[in-house]
Amino acid sequence: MKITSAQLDAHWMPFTGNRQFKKDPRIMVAAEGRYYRDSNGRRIFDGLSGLWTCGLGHKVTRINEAIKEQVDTLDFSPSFQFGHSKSFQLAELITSFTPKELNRVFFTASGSDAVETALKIARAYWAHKGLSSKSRFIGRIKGYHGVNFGGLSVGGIEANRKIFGELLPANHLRETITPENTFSRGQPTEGGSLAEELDEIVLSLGSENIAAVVLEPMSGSAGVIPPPKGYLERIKSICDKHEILLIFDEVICGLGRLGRASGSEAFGVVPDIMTIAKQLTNGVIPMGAAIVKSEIHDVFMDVNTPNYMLEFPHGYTYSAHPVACAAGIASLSMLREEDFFQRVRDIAPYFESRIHELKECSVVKDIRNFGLAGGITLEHYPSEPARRPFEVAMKMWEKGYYVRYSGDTIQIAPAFSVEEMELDRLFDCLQDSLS
Ligand code: PXG
Repeated sequence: MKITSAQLDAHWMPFTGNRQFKKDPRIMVAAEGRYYRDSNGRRIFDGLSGLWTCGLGHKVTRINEAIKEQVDTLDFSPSFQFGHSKSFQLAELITSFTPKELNRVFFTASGSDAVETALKIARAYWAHKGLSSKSRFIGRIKGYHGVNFGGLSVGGIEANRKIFGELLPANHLRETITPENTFSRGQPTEGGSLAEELDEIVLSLGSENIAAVVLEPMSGSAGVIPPPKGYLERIKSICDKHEILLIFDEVICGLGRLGRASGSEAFGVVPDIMTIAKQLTNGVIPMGAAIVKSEIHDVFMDVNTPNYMLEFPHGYTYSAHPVACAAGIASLSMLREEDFFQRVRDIAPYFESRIHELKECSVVKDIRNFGLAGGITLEHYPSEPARRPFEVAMKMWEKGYYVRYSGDTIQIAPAFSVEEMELDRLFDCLQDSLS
């Protein structure tokens, strides 16, 4: 169906150059497997699994059937004070993917909500322990933690923050891209000692004022930045030394993208709180979650109030939405039963070798990868860092490829079932578009 100009005007699109888009709209009309169909009837390869969401591909029968059955049985159920069986089933299933200590799940409606939830749990946890001065957060430059005020405060993408005025008090660790670790394959060998900066920040602020450190184990939207070897281990030990909680924002890393159930598992470091979203329902229905250690959860339960009173005044209308839970159970069951994590690990070396061939293109300044995620930094036009990625992505679109462009990077994250031939075609086309 043709979209009218009045309809185009009415929708203020998120994270989009609305003025450019509405002159030349890029409209998807259908999706199946690893491909979209656009409004001109073209087949478009999905180079970012939606928005890092659809690792299992599109139109997945098992997920769609679960959703249909759920809407026909219990389409909505109040999330406060009443429950339904699917949320408990999904919570337990999630804990079978997370490190064993992280075994209490709080459902949210998105990744941004999951981050806000994690930040609130961290502050409230310390307050319950009589340490309410422990309220400050530490994030990292280039970190992305969604768009709510808490997530923006710990996030380190300046362009997303600067117009919104006063945020929560937060400090930011240095980013881990350095001149020595450009074009690293997988985890860079250089840069692990950058974590030491955390010790200095804590000593200057006082650990009695710090609630938590919030990091993506591997930065995703800033252009795929895997942690240098030893970096996360060092962060964890500094957090432990100073009694500061460590929150891993696994909205992109979690549930398969890195070839493991989580970034925590991929990099061998266990946080105190983890956030997930996106792949949780294969992107089909919005949902996120914050997963915490039982010892954190138990501090909330161990209060001297009548048991009908709330332990944590927080939650969303759409927390544990039954349809999202049905999608989540189907998505996680498929990830496990069809061993998609192994499939990612099997194809990742080919992905790595193909993406690094782009080093030969003169406008390519850096390439980073891990699992089925790759980021390519492009040389800036003078004072216009975002222009070249936009131009490259538009060339790709003309050729039938959807890739993500943001900041000065192009990002690639295909579905877990991607084939070598498809990667060949994608990277050949990208090479053309970069020259
Ligand atoms: N944390 C992380 C690590 C994320 O990547 C969020 C939180 C927020 O999730 P919601 O569901 O509120 O959007 C995200 C979201 C991209 C891209 O192209 C990344 C995200 C969203 C849209 C685009 O890199 N990440």
